[in-house]
Amino acid sequence: MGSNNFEVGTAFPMSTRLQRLGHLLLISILTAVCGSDSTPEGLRMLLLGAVLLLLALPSLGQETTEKPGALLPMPKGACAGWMAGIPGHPGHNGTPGRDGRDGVPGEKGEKGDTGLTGPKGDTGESGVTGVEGPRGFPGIPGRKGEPGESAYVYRSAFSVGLETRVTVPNMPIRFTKIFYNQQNHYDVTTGKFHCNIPGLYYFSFHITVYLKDVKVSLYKKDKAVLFTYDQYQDKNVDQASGSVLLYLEKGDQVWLQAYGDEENNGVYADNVNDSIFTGFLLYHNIE
Ligand SMILES: [Ca+2]
Repeated sequence: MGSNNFEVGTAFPMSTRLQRLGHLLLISILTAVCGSDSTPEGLRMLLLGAVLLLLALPSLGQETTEKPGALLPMPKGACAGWMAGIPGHPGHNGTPGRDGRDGVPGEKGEKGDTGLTGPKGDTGESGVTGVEGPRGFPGIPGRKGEPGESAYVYRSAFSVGLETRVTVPNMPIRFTKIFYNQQNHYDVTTGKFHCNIPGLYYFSFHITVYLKDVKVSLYKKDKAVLFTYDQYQDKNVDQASGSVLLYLEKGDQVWLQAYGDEENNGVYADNVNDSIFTGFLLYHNIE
C-alpha cells in the first residue's frame, strides 16, 4: 500500500496528478475484484478512491493548460466552493516599543548671531596708584586780575629839613623845611611824626655837624631807640647819620632830639648845608 502514500501539494504537473489518481483507482478496483482484500476495509478504500476521482475530474479541462513547473494550489477539500467570509475587524494597537538607541552627533552648526548686550557689571576694586607722570607743559597766562583796593589809605611819608641852627638840646628838633608831607603825618609845629597807619616804618636822618659835637637820638614814644655821636673837628664840617626800621602802632610818635648839654648840640643848617629827617611806611599792618 506504499504506492499511494504521496504528499499532497508536491510540485507535479496536473496531468501527472490525474494519471496517478487514475492508477490509484484502478489498483483499488483490481484489488477488490481479485478478492485479495475483500474485507470491509478494502471496500471503503475503493469507495474513497472513487470519490477522489470524481472531485478531481471537473477541473481536468482547466488544469491541463498549466505550464510545466508551476506550483500546485492547495487542495480545497470539503470547503471548496464555499463563499468567503466577512473580513474581520482590525486588531487593537500594540504597546509602544522601547526607546531607540541614541543617534550619532550631528555636524557642527554655523556660528549664531551676536547676542544682546548684557547689563552693566559692578564697579571693580580700585587699582594700585600709578607712577607720577612727566611734568606737563606750562599753561597759558591767566586773565589780568581786578584792580586792588586803593593804596592811598596806606600812604604815609614825610621828608623835612632844618632851616636854621638848633641851639636847644633835650627837646624835639623841629624840621620846618618841608620836602614832602602830603599826609601831614609829620607835625611841623612839634617836630614829631604821628603814626596814623600801623605798620613797619623806615626812618633816616642826615645831620650836618658844625662848631660842636653832635649827640642825637631818634625817639619813639618818649624813649630813645637810636643813638648817633659825631665829634666835631675844628674848622671842618662833619655829618652824622642814621637809619632804622620801626614797627609802629597807630598813635605812636617818632622824632629826633639832641641829648647831653649844649656842648653836644652841633646840629647845623644854612642855605647850603642841610640836615634832614625822613620817614615812610614800608608795609602796613594787614592784621
Ligand atoms: Ca666827625
